[in-house]
Amino acid sequence: MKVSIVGAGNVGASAAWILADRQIADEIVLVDVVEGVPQGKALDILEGMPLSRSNAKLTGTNSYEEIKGSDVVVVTAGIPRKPGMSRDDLLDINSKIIRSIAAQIKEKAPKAVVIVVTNPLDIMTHLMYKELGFDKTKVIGMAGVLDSTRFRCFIAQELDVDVKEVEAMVLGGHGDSMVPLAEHTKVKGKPISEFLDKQDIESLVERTKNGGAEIVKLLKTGSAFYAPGASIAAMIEAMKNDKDEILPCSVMLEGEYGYKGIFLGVPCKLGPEGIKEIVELKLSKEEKELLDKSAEAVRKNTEKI
Ligand code: A3D
Repeated sequence: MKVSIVGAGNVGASAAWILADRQIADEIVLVDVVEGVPQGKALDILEGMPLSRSNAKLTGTNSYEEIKGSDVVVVTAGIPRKPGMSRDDLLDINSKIIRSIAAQIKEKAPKAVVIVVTNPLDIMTHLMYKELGFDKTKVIGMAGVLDSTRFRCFIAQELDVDVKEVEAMVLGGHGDSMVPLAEHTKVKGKPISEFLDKQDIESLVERTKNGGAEIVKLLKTGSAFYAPGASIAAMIEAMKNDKDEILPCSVMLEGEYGYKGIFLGVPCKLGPEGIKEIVELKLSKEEKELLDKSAEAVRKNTEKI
């Protein structure tokens, strides 16, 4: 599998490291506008591969020529948040970056599945889709996997249980209106309500919604990157394995969950060619109302571009 990552910043390099360390991809290309940075980071990761016992090949470049033949192109180029900024504050500047990158992908890697990570996520994924003109199954936003692993992490910490025993899913837009599905959350196969009262669950849900901002506040100079990098790798691994693992992804909806013409985080089955299926979960009335609000927020922002 050949994976190109456009944007060799914190998120892009973290994703490259995991993809290489676990040899999820055999060939990884890091592309960035800053001279030396993608080359330096690719070489640094490559030098660790004997320790990882991985034969992944890494290249860093400032040219899009190298993305030719990619199975997957991940786009992490753009400006991250600073304290006090919302993801939506990034709209104007990141739109220009997405447009310029879409033109390159369209020309050099027209068969690739494109995973967008740049914020504001659902809007940038929609913009990428429009600019590329690819099939809707080929353009996917990464956000729900990250939001869900944060929710699982907080639950496992709170209950002091093995992370593998916590199942959780966060749907909706990647922003303040995201919807952690408390009623679909399970610990050791049982509903979370058997372990925590309503108030405790609510505070974990709130922490998940503010998970990105919590890290921005601590870092002061940028946003999260290790867990986002791991989330990108998890999506590519699911595509490669093709075992119908269900992951929440931002995808173009055309009637699913009652929404049309927007990118929104919903459960999906991934395969080597992209989205295989959008899975429609039965939501409670309360969950559906929250998802409606989230969809509305995404729709309003989408109209801005
Ligand atoms: P950062 O470490 O600044 O890296 C961004 C990289 O993009 C830098 O190396 C830039 O040089 C590069 N870049 C800028 N313009 C271009 C261009 N036109 N072509 C190629 N490269 C370019 O940021 P980061 O890695 O922390 O974050 C990157 C983006 O991901 C931001 O928009 C974040 O908000 C977003 N992000 C999203 C999530 C989600 O869960 C959706 C999580 C974390 C970060």
